[in-house]
Amino acid sequence: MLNESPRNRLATDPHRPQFHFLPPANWMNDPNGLIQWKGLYHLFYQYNPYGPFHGTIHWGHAVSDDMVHWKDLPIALAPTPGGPDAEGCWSGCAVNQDGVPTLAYTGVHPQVVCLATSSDDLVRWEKHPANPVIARPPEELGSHIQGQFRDPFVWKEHGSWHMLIGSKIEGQGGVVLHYRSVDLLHWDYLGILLQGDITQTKPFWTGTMWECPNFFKLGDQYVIFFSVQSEPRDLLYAVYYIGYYDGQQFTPSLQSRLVHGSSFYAPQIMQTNDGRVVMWGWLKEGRRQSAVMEAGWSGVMSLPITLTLMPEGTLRIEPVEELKSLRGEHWHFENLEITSGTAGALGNIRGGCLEIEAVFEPDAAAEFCIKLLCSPDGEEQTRLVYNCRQKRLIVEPNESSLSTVVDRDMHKAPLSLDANGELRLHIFLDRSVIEIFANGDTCLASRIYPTRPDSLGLELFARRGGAKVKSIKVWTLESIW
Ligand code: DQQ
Repeated sequence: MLNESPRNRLATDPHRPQFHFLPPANWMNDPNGLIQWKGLYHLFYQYNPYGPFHGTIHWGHAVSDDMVHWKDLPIALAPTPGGPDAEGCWSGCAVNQDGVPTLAYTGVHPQVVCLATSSDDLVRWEKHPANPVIARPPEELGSHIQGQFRDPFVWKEHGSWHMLIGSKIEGQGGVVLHYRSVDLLHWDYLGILLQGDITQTKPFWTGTMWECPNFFKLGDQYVIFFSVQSEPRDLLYAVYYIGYYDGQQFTPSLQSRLVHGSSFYAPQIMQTNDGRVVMWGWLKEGRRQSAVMEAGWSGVMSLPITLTLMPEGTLRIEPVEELKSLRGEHWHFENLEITSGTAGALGNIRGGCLEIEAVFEPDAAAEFCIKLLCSPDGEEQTRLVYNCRQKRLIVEPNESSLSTVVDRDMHKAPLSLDANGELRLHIFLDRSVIEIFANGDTCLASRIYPTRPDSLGLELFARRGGAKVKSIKVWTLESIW
């Protein structure tokens, strides 16, 4: 069809998610500039309008009145030839500077901090004539930073602007640098807010470089999160630290993975007018670049996720309530007994876009499983397994897609049963995306690529013991487009 929009052209691709945000076509990575402005939620994102690969990075833009349904807006930032962002407008954030919407972003190369402002409610943006407002890393860190200096995160505290920048110290690990300013233009370097140790391996390795820092208050605690890179190009995972902050020093008391699996990266928060901290992250593709080029698109945004504190002091990680508006057809079963080796039990539920809320009571030795995207002959299926002995939640991708995926490993999250011996799972399946929220504080995200159009079935299964399903609720979810 003549003049068909790219979003419509790709709509028939069976791997395109239906209720997760993604751009009309081409490449997307990090969420940027998340801000609620005059009631509307604005989502900017790292975008290459010229193809499904990282390069010529612009800021794409979409707007929503419910965080669920999005409308595409014109590209917000494009590289300026000869300017400090000539090779790309990399990640950054949005703030309200006394009524003026202002973006702080990374110009490359070298990596510098730039500003842009809007006078028409965030649609068109003017780059600041003073750019770059930070032209180089702090002198005192010298060459140890090796030019890795990016992803400004800005907030206001006691009348001053504060900024964090992701960076590294060669041979030592990732760092988060702390700056302060009265006008967003002139910045004083205050020091390192948090420093990694390249030799630390537990509870996780903190890599060689830290990207996309975020910092915010929850209750009487402070949370910092960032994404861990293993240079030159392994984007590993996002982690969070909770601790005490006195305006200068941040002293962590707890550290943990934010979302498990190898898909979720570079998250950013939005502080909403109703007081919520809502996070989006980039769900990377898990398939080979040749498959991505053929598809014509790459990258999906996670669901909007609220962050609060659990009574034990970890982060409670849950999808926003607004997603309930997408619920369609519904099934509800109670008190199902799943015996070892049996499958089935859910009748004829089928769908590639499903929400599932389930409460299980597994036997101590059991391996309990929900099979998703099953073909009628059982040849193809994606298994979500809980292993009681290993205390692990695992996504086992379907074997038939293994030739196209880069990461053949199963995606795992450590997970204990709750105090009642129960496992509570909240699952969102969206064609090639699966996000699982478990027992309040554990999240696992994965990309899966079924190969058959009839792989739509849903079944329960148990091995080496049985399980009781106290309750399982299933909904089909509607498309947001
Ligand atoms: N992606 C951006 C960088 C950031 C990285 C470039 C994280 O600013 O450090 O597209 O995925």
